[in-house]
Amino acid sequence: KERGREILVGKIREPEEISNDTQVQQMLAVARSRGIETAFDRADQTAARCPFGSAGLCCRSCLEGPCRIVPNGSGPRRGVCGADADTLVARSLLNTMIQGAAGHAEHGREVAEALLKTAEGKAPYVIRDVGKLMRVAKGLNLETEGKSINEVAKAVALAALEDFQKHEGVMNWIEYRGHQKSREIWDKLGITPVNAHLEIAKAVTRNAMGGDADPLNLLLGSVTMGLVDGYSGLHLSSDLQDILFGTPKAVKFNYSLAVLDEKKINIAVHGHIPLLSEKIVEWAQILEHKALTVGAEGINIVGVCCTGNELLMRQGVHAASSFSSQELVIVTGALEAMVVDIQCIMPGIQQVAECYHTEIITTMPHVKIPGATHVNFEPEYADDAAREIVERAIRNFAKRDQAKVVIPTGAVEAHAGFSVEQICEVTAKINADKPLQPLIDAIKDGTIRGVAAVIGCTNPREPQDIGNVTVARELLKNNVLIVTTGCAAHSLAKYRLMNEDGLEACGDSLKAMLLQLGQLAGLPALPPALHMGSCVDNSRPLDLLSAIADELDVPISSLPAVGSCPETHSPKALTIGTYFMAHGVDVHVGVDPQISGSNLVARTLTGSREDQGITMDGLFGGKLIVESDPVRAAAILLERIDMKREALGI
Ligand code: CUV
Ligand code: SF4
Repeated sequence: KERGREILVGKIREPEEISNDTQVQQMLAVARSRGIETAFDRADQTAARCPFGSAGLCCRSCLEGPCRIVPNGSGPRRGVCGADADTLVARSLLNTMIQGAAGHAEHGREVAEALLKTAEGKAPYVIRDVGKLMRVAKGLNLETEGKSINEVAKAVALAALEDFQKHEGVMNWIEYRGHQKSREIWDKLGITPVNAHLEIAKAVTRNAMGGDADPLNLLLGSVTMGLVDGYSGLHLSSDLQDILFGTPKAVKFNYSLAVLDEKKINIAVHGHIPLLSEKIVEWAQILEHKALTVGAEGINIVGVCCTGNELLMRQGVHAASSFSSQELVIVTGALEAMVVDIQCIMPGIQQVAECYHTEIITTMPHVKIPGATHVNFEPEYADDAAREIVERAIRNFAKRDQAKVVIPTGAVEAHAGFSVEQICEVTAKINADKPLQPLIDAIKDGTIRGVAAVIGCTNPREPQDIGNVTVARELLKNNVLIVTTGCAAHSLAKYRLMNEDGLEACGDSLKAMLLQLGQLAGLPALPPALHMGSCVDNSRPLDLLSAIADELDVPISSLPAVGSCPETHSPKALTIGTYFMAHGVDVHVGVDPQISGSNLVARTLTGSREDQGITMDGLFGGKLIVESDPVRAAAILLERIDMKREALGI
């Protein structure tokens, strides 16, 4: 048994190899000195990965299996049913896509239900952005004339819920937000989604034993999942969350583990949906006086992962950690509660919490962790849940062991809140009639060489932040404008690319433009990396590109725009990437997407339009770029940007 363990356990990395962030290094050393295991340790323990699974060549689709095959070697070439490597790899990729699409679709649906209950007066939220509500309603061709705000909100919520129920036609959000020129390609291929649940169910069944065996057809199924993710997940969520909580505007926040406050009651909110966390912020203010009675100076809410992004974008709530270092927030010893909703929540947080007074609080009926407290969240009773959670945190303060408290020092100040609306509000000061024109002109004359969305996660197996920051810096140096979301945004904030210090990373023309626009926005400069929000807010970069493409009357695939996902761990990131590619945007991934077992699948996804056979690039105008070296990745992205510039004649 011990020998088996030796084989499985890889090299134990030093804190300096795990993260560039000295605070993370410090907390990791604290955790290790106390015998607390984190994801970084477990990544080392499981370093020897199964070669079949890594290549996409392990199939567990039926009870004849699991079948592990070796397409080019001495082993079996087909599974019991006769499925070959191409089929297996395409299926396992589709499986990943289903997870991503389902996660985001469910996020969208939950927000839609909350909006409906709000409109019916059954949930304690208010419509904070009536202007956006009206714009969305008009975009959906809904009647607004002579209707009350709640009537319009109800109609919008029902149109959203219809995107999970329609039995024919096309999803409302695609009719509304989908770019016409991309839409034509999807319609011709017959892959435009009808409703999210239908497409997810279809994808699950086609992926089962005896279902779809055609690798190319399966890959088109993956593209449909990308569209389901993009429209019923990203766009729908961003639109409805803006309606309920306000469209983000420029805002300041602090980033790092140092945002925990030793003198206050600290509550971390973690996960994705802002429905509960917005309420927690509210109740923390209402109950602040109770904190004083237990000897604390107040209540401090800090964000983790994308719930953190949602709150920082709208409220300027400070952010403590991205995905991979989430457990270290607890290791500070100063966290009274970590409240989680859905997605990217490591079960490992409970083990770490058990070494401290921290209470892990799950809130969704379908996301529980053994040992954690469960406070059920439903929109109708949002106030009750938020109040109970904040009161629990207040009670936990007395149990804090001050001897165990170690909070690193030095937070970075960052600017966020760059919704498309906010960007246009700034550029409208140059051209009020056509707010996008200054950006378009800058792209045309080369002031901005291209636009890159640096998105996705951090991954405990990867050196934290290095991929995200290196890709961004390499592109900025070459005058590529960076927009960012998700945990990649956390990396860029941490390394000062979200304040004026980051200007040193920019090429001269980009720097001049950021300074000029910054002054119009009342800031010293626009930050080199424009923080657009959480993962579901990847709708925003696409909306920006869509609007630019419309102005130029070209498909999105003609624009010098790319996406990069250097350090992801999440199926959701692959689905988002596929949604970008379906619009003709090249997407880089820095981690292994587990498709190497099939040349056909790899070639279809990563090949160029000039290559023989069917490729994503040929069909949609955007391809997958797999490259683990961030410097090389940035060079490839620049080449693609230049190629598209040349084709556009700019
Ligand atoms: Ni949705 S998906 S680790 S929190 S960005 Fe962060 Fe963002 Fe990836 Fe998860
Ligand atoms: Fe094996 Fe085919 Fe069953 Fe997969 S579906 S486990 S390849 S028999």
